[in-house]
Amino acid sequence: MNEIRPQFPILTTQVYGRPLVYLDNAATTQKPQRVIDALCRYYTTLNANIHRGAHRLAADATEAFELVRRKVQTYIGAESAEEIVFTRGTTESINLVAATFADRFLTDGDEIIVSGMEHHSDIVPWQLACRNKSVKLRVIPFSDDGQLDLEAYRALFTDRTKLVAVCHVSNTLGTINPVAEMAKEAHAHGAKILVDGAQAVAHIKVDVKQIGCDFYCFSGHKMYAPMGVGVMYGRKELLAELPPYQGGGEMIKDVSFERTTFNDLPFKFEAGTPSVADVVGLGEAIDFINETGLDRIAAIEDDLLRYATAAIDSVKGVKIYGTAPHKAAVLSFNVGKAHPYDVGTLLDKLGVAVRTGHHCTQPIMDRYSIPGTVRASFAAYNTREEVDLFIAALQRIAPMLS
Ligand code: 7TS
Repeated sequence: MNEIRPQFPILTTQVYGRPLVYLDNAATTQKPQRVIDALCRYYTTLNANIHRGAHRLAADATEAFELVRRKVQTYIGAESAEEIVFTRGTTESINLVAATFADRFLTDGDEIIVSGMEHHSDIVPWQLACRNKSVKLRVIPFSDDGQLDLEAYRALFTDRTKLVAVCHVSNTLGTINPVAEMAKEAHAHGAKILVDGAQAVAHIKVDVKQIGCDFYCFSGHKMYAPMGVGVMYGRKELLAELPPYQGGGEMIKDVSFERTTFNDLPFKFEAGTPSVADVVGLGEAIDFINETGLDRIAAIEDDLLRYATAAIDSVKGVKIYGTAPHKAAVLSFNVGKAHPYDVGTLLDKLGVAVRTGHHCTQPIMDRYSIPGTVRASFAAYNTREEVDLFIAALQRIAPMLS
């Protein structure tokens, strides 16, 4: 065993008297002790409300918070820290962009392109933001193995296309989408592009300038950080043009009953007291990833994916969904005609935690005419031994399913 796994105290948990095999990392990753300690340290030594107090603790807490903004900036290769907005997670980040972008830039007859493999969090916010306008969502289809049809993508653009919204990595199929190429195409048509990076940031190197995207959204809790914190990256020129999302404290310069002027970036988008401790925890998680090495994390996960994909073939009746050549560590499958929920429940009794259902991607399920899948997803602390336990459990339950 390498030094990564022992840093995660929850992984020694037993369920039903068996060792926990945690393979639900695409839903949320577990947290290393150093992130848990950072939360505890924050509340033990640093807690104060930020940006507003004249006292020492408030200044120190503000510094700790703003330090993480710069860490995030470096982590995703953003031009400036003003482009990093803290939110509660990917969902809130996309809602922020959808609401403000629609308000500022969308009018009746405009079009938005989304992919057919988006998480509901990258579909519903656009529908909500456009509910009082007639804005059409056009959908990029994907092939049986789970690759976006780029020719069809190019053909979807019209002179009314204002924005493309696409996931960097599919949470259900694992496909890594060619977002840099897609950004070029969007810009060639005068459209903006938002990339949902929820499933990418902890697994592959993300460089927003190299991708050339206008917005990039992600959650802390899928990258070893606490729940309740996420990031919306936006290009500065564009953020400057967008109206505020929520009103309240911190996002203003001056308020009177007649008129309010708004704060500078990024504070214009950060109304109210943020989850400061969780942001500090995000900073610690980024240090963990950097010190472990993202290349190394990707190599471990890639090995686990290949190993599990080969091994699962030995289980009778298994069909895998998502077999694109360029894939992150997500393995979605069904066993014969068994309902995915039954497979998941039986695996749980053997200590194996997987996710079952539509994974908030119902259009993918419709595309394959299935109710859902069983999904195993890997993180840096998983091992081949765990994959062996998972496959052995599947072998054991397979006869009960047919
Ligand atoms: N986008 C993608 C691609 C996701 O995978 C998820 C969460 C979200 C957006 C929403 O993230 P949140 O942190 O705001 O909730 N995906 C999953 C999943 O696959 N299983 O549970 C949550």
